[in-house]
Amino acid sequence: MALERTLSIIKPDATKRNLTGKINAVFEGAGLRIVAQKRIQLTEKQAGAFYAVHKERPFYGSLVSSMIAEPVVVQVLQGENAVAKNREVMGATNPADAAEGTVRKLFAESIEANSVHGSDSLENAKNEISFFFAETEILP
Ligand code: RTP
Ligand code: MG
Repeated sequence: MALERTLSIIKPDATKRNLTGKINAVFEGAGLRIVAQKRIQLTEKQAGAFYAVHKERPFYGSLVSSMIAEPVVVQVLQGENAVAKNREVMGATNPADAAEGTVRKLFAESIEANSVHGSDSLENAKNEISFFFAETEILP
């Protein structure tokens, strides 16, 4: 087992419904520790750059718009196998396919308004963490 860090975003559909605390309780209950966290308003440029990997996908424009509709909460989660653990706790991208007890099963409204983002590999986690946080802001 390896102690890892992953980047999590509580998305606008969830911040709008005041669900930050409930979602954090699911993370903490699964053994993930919130070692950095801030509430920010993404710009269109930032959201576009963050999701650049999806630039050619039909949902890119709508994804970027949805990410800037309300503030988001960006956070670093730390724990054993944190990248895979967080993906498990988040549940499937489409809440209709998400397992019982996962954040998306509990809270997501649709495939786009799916409440959370989580890094999908350790390498992407490192890049995504440095996109939002200086090392000095992460306090294990
Ligand atoms: P995420 O990156 O947000 O953690 O989610 P994911 O890996 O489960 O999903 P990904 O394929 O990376 O897609 C990123 C986000 O784009 C939205 N999406 N919309 N309309 C659609 O068919 C569609 N497909 C994906 C979702 O909000 C997804 O989280
Ligand atoms: Mg993804």
